[in-house]
Amino acid sequence: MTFPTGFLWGAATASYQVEGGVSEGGRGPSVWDTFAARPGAVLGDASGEIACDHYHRFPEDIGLLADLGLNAYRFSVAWPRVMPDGRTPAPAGLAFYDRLVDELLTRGVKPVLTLYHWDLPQALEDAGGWPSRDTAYRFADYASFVHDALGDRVSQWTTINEPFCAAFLGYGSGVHAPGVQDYDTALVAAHHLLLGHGLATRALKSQARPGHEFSLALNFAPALADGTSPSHVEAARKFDGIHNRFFLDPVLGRGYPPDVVADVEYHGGRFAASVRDGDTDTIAAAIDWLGVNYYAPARVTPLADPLSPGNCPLPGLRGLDVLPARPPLTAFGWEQAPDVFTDLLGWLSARSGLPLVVAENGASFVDQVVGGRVYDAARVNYFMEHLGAVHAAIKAGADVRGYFAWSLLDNFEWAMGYSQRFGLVHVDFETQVRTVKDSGRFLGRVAKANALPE
Ligand code: GBH
Repeated sequence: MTFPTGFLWGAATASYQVEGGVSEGGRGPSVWDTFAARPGAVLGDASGEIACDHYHRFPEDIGLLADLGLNAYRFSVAWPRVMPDGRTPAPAGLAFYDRLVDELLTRGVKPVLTLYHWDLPQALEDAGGWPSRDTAYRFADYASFVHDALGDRVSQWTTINEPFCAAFLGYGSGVHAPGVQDYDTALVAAHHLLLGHGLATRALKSQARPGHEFSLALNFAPALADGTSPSHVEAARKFDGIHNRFFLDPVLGRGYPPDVVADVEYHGGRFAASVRDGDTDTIAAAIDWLGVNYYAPARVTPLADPLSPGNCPLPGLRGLDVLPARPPLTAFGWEQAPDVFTDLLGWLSARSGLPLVVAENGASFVDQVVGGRVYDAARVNYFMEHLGAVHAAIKAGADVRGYFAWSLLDNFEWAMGYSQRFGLVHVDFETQVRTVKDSGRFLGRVAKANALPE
């Protein structure tokens, strides 16, 4: 089961989840520093203050990744490290990413850089955050600045990771920073995140070098209804609309899907009013590949009363419930559904016509170091099945160019603190000792062979 020549085999991390060093090099506070300091916001009142101490230990971590046999590293740049107030460059912060990129190149690992993985400078949140249109312009300026500095060595660029989460968890359900709970606001934030993606993509392309490629990473959750009646089809349409098409379609130049715009109107209409002439063209800036983050599908069922609020904390989803996930589950309680992954990649490939890169896929399980080894057979199995699913999608015609496991390291899992371990490498958060898991070795072997064992 061979993969295409030149396939990228990597692992991913995100700045706030791994770096620590939150006050070093002049870094300013991010919304996540503020949110995590709020009692009860994060499980165990944990924060990313130290996390994996990747800020100091990145040479060791990159060494582990390279020694496994992986050939790419997807990491994110912390905006508040590079621009502490969101606007003014901090040379020491940029110097950190200079060293990181140089270390990757020295070890023969391709850097795949994400400009925004949710750590908005607190100063910009204080000025209105993503519900404010100005933040999109500040993001494009920041993106240009980083691209200017690292574009001589980094060719693969992702603007934003999962605008869905930044908007709907950050400003809708409020389970992520900055913890705002208002769906109308969340929808406006989503528009400005997508606008920021478009503005940044335009700016980066105008200063690009040959070989540079631009993308964004969207998280997809296919909707599976528990029946085939028209109301079941309608429930799946709604969920798929707000979760998947609402972000995908404007990026592909199709504008916001009219059915979803209608679904969310009852939240107050500020979303529709925030979309100005020309915005959909800006968001449609052509990308070179689409980053696909896949974890699990959602099971949905219609409610008898179409106006009932339902149990799903997303905009526009009255009249339906999300059902419990079906086993096998991960430790997080997410459903393991590799077949859905194959279908998703096929659907995305057909709908977008773009090359796809799996920018995140992985699972949390309860891992323990036993005699210096982590026997994570469940995660090995998860990767085996999900890579089989990617292979099947390629065989069926999808143009998939890479696979990044989430994550290189066990790390700060947002609202769940350190309770969920996703790493290929185990981290002891008391001692910062790293232990490669069986799954890390497995993925490394697959990478080196560029093939899955039959
Ligand atoms: C990614 O987001 C993030 O990019 C990454 O930072 C994070 O560490 C990683 O996943 C693991 O969480 O409650 O069953 O309805 C994942 C996006 C959005 C996927 C919420 C799961 C809830 C599933 N997630 N979604 S469920």
